[in-house]
Amino acid sequence: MQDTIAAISTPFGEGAIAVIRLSGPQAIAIADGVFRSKRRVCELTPRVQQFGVIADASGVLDEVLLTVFRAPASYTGEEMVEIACHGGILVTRRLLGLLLERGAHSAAPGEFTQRAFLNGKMDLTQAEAVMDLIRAQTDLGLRAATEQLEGRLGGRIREIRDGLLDLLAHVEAHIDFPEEDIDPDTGAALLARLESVWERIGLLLRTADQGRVLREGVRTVIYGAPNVGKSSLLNRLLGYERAIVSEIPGTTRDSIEEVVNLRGIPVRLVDTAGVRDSECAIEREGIARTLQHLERADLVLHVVDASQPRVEENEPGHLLVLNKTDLGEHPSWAGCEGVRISCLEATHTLGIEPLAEAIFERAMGCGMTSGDFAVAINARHQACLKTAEQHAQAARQALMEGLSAEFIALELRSALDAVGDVVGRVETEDLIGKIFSTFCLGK
Ligand SMILES: Nc1nc2c(ncn2[C@@H]2O[C@H](COP(=O)(O)OP(=O)(O)O)[C@@H](O)[C@H]2O)c(=O)[nH]1
Ligand SMILES: [Mg+2]
Repeated sequence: MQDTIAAISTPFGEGAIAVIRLSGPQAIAIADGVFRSKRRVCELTPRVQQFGVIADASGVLDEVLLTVFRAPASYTGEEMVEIACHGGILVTRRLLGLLLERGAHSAAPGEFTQRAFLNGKMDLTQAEAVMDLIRAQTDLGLRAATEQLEGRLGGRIREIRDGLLDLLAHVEAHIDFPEEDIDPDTGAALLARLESVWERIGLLLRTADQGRVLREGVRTVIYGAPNVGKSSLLNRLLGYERAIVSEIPGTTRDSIEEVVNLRGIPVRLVDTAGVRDSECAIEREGIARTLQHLERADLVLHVVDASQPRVEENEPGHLLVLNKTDLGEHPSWAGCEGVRISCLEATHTLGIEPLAEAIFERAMGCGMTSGDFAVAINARHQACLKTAEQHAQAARQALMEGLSAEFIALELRSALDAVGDVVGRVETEDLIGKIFSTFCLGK
């Protein structure tokens, strides 16, 4: 962490401006060596832009606006310089090249944010939220990322951690003073507190589905017999002709995946090969893939040709979509629950809005709860919290069975470590010391 890193922070390509960032102990000295202006870089007021030029021995490279951030009041917590230059591919490369020549190192992906984490500017959940925010595909995903960046999830985790620390302090008191057994009253009180912590872990764990949906989308598989209009439906939902549509059954072989934004929820649509017995090896492989997708689906749209007699039963849980209603509905479908649509032509699409509504409602059922997006954990948080839950459960069991304080403390410590991993491991010893110091043990 002693070196100074530099990178072009804006996307590769042409633009009005680009930003080059420098972070580390030499940031200001390196910038000072290449910046010509009325004031030296080391004299600039932090966070106020200064106009000037970047020059090397051969002359001026570009006119820029330069901003200085003084440690620790910067994104990384280190000395930082941001140079806003013209957004040309060559000019940005040459400026970066000059900074590297003067002693900066090329930053690794995420290294600025990694330094921010290591310098205590943010916890791990906030660092992850930076990436979620950049990658958000919908308004709701963006909102969840912003809330996480603001530290909502970190806050919940710290509450749980504090609860565990408090318990651990009590339990360890009994290890240090073995003559004082955990009496039944204290035991019951500890159990109640442990259960409340355990419940809070469970509450967070239940947001995992919502988190996955917000980050990756609801996996929605368009499934059915050949030629019922699955690919046509994909195209209608996307709003453009993505998949090949033809009257020849078995046209779609490979699965086609696209994401649509349905009222703020990303829906990952998968158009699949129609399922039938086939002689063709390629089509059979396509059908095998369809079945794999079905297994992992959050939601299945079972498409049928409603102009034809009903032959198959709809599986419970699948959303039945009766297509080709423009051809008239066969009487065998009478009274059948499902969304009736037609996707013959983009301009004559019927029932797509009600279908979108139905998909949205099912998607909400896949873990989306309309109101509260304060927290939605990701897969890594889920793994840590599951471990924490198991250890908390073991501690609970041990407490109920009256096992030794040492054993309970061991489990609590493991739970604490796992919870700590969510936000980045903490110095538990220090925190425990702090908590102990507020206790009155010498009675
Ligand atoms: N009349 C009518 N034809 C449709 C409709 N949807 C699709 N088709 C036609 O049905 C055929 C098969 O469509 P396609 O989307 O390729 O079906 P897939 O095999 O299930 O993917 C094509 O000729 C489409 O133009 C519809 O709503 N009404
Ligand atoms: Mg198809």
